[in-house]
Amino acid sequence: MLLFIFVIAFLLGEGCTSALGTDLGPKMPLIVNGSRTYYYGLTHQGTAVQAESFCRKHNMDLLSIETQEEHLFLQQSLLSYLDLNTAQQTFIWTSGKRVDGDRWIWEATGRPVHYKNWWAEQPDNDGGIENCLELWYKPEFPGQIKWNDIYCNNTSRYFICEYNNKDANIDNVY
Ligand SMILES: [Ca+2]
Repeated sequence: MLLFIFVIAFLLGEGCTSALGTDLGPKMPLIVNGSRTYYYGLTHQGTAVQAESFCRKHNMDLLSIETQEEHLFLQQSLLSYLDLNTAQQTFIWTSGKRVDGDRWIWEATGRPVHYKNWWAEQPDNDGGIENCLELWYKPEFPGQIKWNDIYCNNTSRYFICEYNNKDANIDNVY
């Protein structure tokens, strides 16, 4: 009986261990766009805090989207990495946080969210608990990735880290 309990506890423990908590990141390419470099965390999922911790561990920040140009670049670039044939919805953490009501900031930079690209009827703050900003790919709208507000402790989200090229110090990503 004790052994049985131990095995169950071990399995549960394994299930709760996010890959984002491991030291080595998934081997994804670094994507350069102008002064910014992005790391697409598209092989492991976790909460917003886990994603942020992963980025910080590697001297990067969780993604902030400052301009339409930046959003469109990421949209086009990301679409080439998603497996569009599986028709799966895809969700990706950014550093966007609701600070109160409909006021949003990019937490990584502390700047207000000026440029916006929400899906229709978003942000809806469903259940009154959606205080994080995610990118949302919907297969029924091919070619588009827009924004949604979502519960920050949701565990089934990918993430993007970024850094300014002049601050590069990310020798341990791989
Ligand atoms: Ca929402």
